[in-house]
Amino acid sequence: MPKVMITDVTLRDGHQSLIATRMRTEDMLPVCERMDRIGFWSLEVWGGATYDACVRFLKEDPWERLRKLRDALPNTRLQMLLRGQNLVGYRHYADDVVRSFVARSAANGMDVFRIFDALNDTRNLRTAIDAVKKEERHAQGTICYTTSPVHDIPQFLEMAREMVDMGCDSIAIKDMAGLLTPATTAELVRGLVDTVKVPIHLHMHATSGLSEMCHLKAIENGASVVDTAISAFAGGTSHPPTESMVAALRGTEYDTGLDLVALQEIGFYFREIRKKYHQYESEYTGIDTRVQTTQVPGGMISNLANQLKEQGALDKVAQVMNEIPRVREDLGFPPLVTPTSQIVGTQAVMNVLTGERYKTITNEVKLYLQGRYGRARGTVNHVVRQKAIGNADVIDCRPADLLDDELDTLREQAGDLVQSEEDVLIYAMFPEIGREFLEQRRAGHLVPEPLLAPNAVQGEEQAAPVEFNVTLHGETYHIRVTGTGHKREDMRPFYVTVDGMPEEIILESLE
Ligand code: 3PY
Ligand code: ZN
Repeated sequence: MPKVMITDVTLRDGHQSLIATRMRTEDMLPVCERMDRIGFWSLEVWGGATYDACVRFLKEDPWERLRKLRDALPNTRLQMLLRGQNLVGYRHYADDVVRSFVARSAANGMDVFRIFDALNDTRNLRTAIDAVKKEERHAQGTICYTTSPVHDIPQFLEMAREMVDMGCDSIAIKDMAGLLTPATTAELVRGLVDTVKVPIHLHMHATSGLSEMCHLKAIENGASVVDTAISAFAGGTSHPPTESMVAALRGTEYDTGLDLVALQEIGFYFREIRKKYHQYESEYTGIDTRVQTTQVPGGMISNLANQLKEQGALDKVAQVMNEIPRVREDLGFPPLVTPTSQIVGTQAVMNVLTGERYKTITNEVKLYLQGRYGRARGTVNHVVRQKAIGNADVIDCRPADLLDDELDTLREQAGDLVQSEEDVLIYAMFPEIGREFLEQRRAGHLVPEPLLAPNAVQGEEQAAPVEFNVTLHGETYHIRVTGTGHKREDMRPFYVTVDGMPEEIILESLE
């Protein structure tokens, strides 16, 4: 048995962090057989923002993606990120939706559920953990790591103990921003290993430039599994590279036992694939050490930049970055992760753009201040709360205790648009875009957001893909033209796949 194992996150968090979650299933499947042979502890392939991106942008059925990945990866555990009572959405769903979502995920092939709550409020994890255990799948309880005057390591250890008591099979430290330092990683992992008798996993983004050091410290202090991404989708706001981690541990007592050359071949595949998505590359996905002082995760910075760009206020990024920690403090120091990152980020944008703090208060901040997302660790700013919700009641129960079961109503609302429980769950997550997706599917008109040709700029559309077979020296190759570059004098690049492998072909004119 290898001493340390790897969860590769390329197919979920890797592309979520670097190309706005746009990788299509067609670009995952050709490499699955090779990934399946590696011997990863698990592959994180679903959940988080992938469900939303499938329905909203890629016009793919997320459940079909899961089934295809299950078929293509028969020997590897499949893992997903579940946002506790928020599932893969942004609000609290009623318990019956949570139970159904988990049951259908398990039935469609999910093995490991990494479950987190944005406020680290364990009451919001209970229904999901129970549902995973009912399906006899692996429930991984998650600590959303953050730093603030009201957070310390003993609290995280207590949280881990609670999650294990709730039935969790392992504990993940989720450092979505890259806040850990090597010394705190060592202390936290050692503390967890001494406190709970289940395996400890580390999930850390590379934003601060500290992640490889932290991984090593975690391993030396008893972590069993670390999360990495294939090099082509590693680094910056993503994760440390899988190949490098395997190389670093080779020949040591922590040797992963994984085949470095086989991993490098997978890396070449993804290097080509990434080019296809060049329109989603952002200047905000590299190393940004500011995270160590502002706690603002990389993904959040790029979202904010997009939000500000749409409003013609890109010059306000720095001001918003300064405002985020202040709003976070007013809200009792929530960790910044979906959906609290959006709640805090959008309010910070409002505070800057209106020129007056809390002149306009978002509905989500109002709900948050009513306790509708759960309990924050710190105390909220009472002046801000008074301004936001006046004397409205603040709840102190688990928010979903106030929600009646809703699946039957949702099923009725969706009517004949839904043909399966999975369809109901598409509608349940996002009524508007879910309905639009189901209507487009019924009309046979699911059109993904177009990909730009290699040299094209935003706004130029690509011609529809062309497919044909070519027979050369008795071998037949399936060619799919997925894009073309600009014509340059007497040549033009074509972006193609040859039996699923991406290639660039230059066609030269002889005239
Ligand atoms: C998500 O919820 O999508 C995340 O990746 C949180 O880190
Ligand atoms: Zn992550």
